[in-house]
Amino acid sequence: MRCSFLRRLPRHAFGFGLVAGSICLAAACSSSTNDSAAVPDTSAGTDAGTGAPDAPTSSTQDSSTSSPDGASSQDAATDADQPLTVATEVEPNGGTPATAVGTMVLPGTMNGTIDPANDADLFTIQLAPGEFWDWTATPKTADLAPHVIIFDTDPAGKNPNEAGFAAAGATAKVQHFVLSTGTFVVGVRDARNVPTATGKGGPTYGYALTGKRATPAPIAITFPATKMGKLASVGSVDLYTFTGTNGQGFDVSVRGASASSTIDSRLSIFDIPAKNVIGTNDDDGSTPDTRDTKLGSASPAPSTYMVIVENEGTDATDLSYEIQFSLR
Ligand SMILES: [Ca+2]
Ligand SMILES: [Ca+2]
Ligand SMILES: [Ca+2]
Repeated sequence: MRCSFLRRLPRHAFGFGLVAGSICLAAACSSSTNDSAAVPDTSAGTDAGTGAPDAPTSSTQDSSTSSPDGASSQDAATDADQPLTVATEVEPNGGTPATAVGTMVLPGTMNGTIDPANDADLFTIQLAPGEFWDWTATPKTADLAPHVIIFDTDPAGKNPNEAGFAAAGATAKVQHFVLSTGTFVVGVRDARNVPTATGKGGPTYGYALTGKRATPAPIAITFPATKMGKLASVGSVDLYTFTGTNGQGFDVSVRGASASSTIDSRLSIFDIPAKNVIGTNDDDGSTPDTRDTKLGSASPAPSTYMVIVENEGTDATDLSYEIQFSLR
């Protein structure tokens, strides 16, 4: 149970404070020490679904506006019709001192430059539970290898770090299903400066960082089921949904190691109508590494749930996995 809401942060996603000691938001730094032990955690989902037979539920997913209070109703907005607030970064914004952080209005685009060498650009953002966001960081030239991270500055928060990166000249992508209320920051660096500064950066290291609302399109599950999946990129997520298990206990498990992939999975279950995260697991303890994950409940409560599968590793070679939805 203890590790359900803690974070096993991938090296590249460690708090900015680990980067050459020069960029540090106080809370973000402390979150980097929030490493959970490899304790089997099969009970973190303490009150997941029951009741009615499974049914597709994506229509109930909150797709609200980006209002910070999370108040929402159905929002038909798509990526195409979202007006974006376009802005240009103002330095200093690297978190040193901790107050030196910019602000980004969402949905929007921030134009910035990783300059001088080892620059980091941090922007506070407003996110609410149940929202689903698509992030891209597109280099202005082939010099920049973009790295994007979204993190909750509260080390006790329930939002794990979300990160994505790409090769020089390519667009980095992050998909983020927001699990819990938090104080969020999005950061851009050069991926080669993460986790250790290597001197990358300069006036040609420009980028356009864009955050847009997305509409979740989860795969509807009826227990029991086994699916094969493959994340589109290191920063992508896959979504599944189910409504109840007729009161039976259940488990959801993600296997990367047994699928011979390079994914390091993280699994979360979110109560859609309650806008409440039931649990997050980043290591089921079944292997020496942290690649396989599992969450479940012996006495699930009736609701409709979103299952979020993510990668917390840095190896993009093969992001395939097997996910099992089993009844106890
Ligand atoms: Ca900058
Ligand atoms: Ca900066
Ligand atoms: Ca993991």
